[in-house]
Amino acid sequence: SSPVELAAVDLGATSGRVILGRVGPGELELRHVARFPNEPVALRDGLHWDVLGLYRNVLSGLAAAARQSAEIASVGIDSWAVDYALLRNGRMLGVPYHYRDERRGRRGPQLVHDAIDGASLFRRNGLQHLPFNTVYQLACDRADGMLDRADAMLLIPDLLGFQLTGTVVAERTNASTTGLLGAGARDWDRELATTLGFARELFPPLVDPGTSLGAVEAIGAPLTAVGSHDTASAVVAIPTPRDDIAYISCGTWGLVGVELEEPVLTDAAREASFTNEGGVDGRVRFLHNVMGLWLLSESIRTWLGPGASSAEQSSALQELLAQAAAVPASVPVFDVDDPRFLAPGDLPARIAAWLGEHDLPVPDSRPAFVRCIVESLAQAFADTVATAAALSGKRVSAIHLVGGGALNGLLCQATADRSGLPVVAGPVEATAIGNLLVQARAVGAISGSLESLRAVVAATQRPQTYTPTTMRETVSYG
Ligand code: LFR
Repeated sequence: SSPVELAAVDLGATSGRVILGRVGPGELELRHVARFPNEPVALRDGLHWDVLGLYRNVLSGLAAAARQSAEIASVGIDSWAVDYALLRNGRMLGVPYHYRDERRGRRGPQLVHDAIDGASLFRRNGLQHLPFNTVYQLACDRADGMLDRADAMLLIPDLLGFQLTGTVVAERTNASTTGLLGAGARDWDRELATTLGFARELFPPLVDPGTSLGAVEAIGAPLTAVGSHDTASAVVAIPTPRDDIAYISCGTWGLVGVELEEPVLTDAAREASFTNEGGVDGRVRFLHNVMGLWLLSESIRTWLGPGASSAEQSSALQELLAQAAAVPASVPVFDVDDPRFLAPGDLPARIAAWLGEHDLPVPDSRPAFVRCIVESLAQAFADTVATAAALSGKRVSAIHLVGGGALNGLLCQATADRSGLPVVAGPVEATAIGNLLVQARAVGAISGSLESLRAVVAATQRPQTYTPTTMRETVSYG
């Protein structure tokens, strides 16, 4: 088989991009075509995504891709998980909410747990309790009378795919984050939906990554379902076929865990806030959501004020990280997963309050604050890798850190030091690469298992290894 050109649309919580990939056996080349900010909008009723702006940027990004490539064989879309639009007869009912909306986060879990307790829910859906899981958000919509009119619920990539092709489906990896798929069977849990008063017609037919979804007329290429949950795509692109590793998909969130064949549905897993998300090729992502680079980006946003552009924010971050490297690593460490850090707002003040409540000194400068965040994240990453290994019985001899966080050398080194394991950092564009590889396999340009897709990444990308100052004597936690 010969190489093909493919387009990946990858939407993150702060920015989106369209990337062209040339993919074949042992070949993987990326060309960045478009990048655009993704800025939430606060309305009176809560925090929303600007889905129309995103769709406009996807269209113009794809048009630019078509101009730059002689022949695009397929397009794939991924984004963050859990959020959705309600539709009736193909018409969107309202503007999708943002998972960081505080009010819904407070109401949803209560509404659901009145009907089914958290432990029973975990045994069915295998998901970590996050207050914004789709099941909780839908309960808010039901309480508000919004489900009466809806005849479909489409997650963000499915929504954009529907606008491009007219096809109504639910891609399975992302659907696994709704809380409404059975953890074992990976089909809609109709009984659970009925218990919660959600009509069955809301849930479209499930499709697996690799399914062709129809033509995108604007560029004369088919849309192919990929691991449309960004984390599912990122984990496809871990640059090694080896099994004895943990991963951290590090962007706005730090998704820390291991890949398994079967879910872990024990009480211990639930109590440790671990989740069993559906991966490409039926794999299970057994992981925990660590708060991630959000802590840095939202602190910078607070310091610079609302007027700062995303370019100004990212250059301020670079500067502060450079200064933070000179601050001793013995800064206080806080619990990055405290739910108080979830909603947008003054994070430095909330971190200072946490430290004060725990009788810990508050950093006295911005570089020291940044160092405190980095070390706290690294500690959470290290602890979570150890817990993932212990709960799954898996042997872990290295950590693969993929995504934008791979550019943060201070964080990568701190994670190595605090875990005692080597941290292999990169690729930065893991999500887009995983998106492209699944498309490439679907159109026949490459073939084989997930391990052979990862071998293509290993052969073509150059990750950077951070060695811990003290290596753990034993590499097995299990
Ligand atoms: C990462 C991610 C996480 C999900 C969170 C909210 O971008 O998709 O996997 O838990 O965003 O959707």
